[in-house]
Amino acid sequence: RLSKTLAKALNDQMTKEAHAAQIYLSYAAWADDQGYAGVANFLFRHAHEERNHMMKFLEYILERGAKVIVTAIPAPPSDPSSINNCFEKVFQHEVDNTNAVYNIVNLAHEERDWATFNFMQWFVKEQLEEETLAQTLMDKIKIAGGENAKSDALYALDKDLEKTPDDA
Ligand code: OFO
Repeated sequence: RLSKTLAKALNDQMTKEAHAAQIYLSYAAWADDQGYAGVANFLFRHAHEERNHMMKFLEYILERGAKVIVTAIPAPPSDPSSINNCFEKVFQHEVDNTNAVYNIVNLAHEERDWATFNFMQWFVKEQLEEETLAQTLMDKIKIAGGENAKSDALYALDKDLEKTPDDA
């Protein structure tokens, strides 16, 4: 059975993933409203991924016989001020989430809960991929001119993102 500490940490992380989905949803709606359909499409798809992550935590908590506590999800932060700012926020969010994942890995290690340690490895790998992806977005916007990106460069970037594959 999961310890109380780990059950709480995993429940908190489940809510964090739901929060991540809300963040991506809200940025996607913002991007669509700004006319960036490709960016919006990419972010909407990512919101789905975050919800899948939430479900993975939920299912694991149940599997280990602990109580799932579904709580209110905090509201997403304010809208980005530009596409550049949007990608910066996305990157920072992923870095924060990686730290949260690492904290649980540490806890599992301390408690010698190897099942949880093993379960968390999927997220360690996933966060690495997501940080790399977010870093790629920042690189692309940087090449396009960052805050001063010209509209034709943003147009090309938007088209490109419509097709960017996502993973889990
Ligand atoms: Fe759940 O992977 Fe991003 O945050």
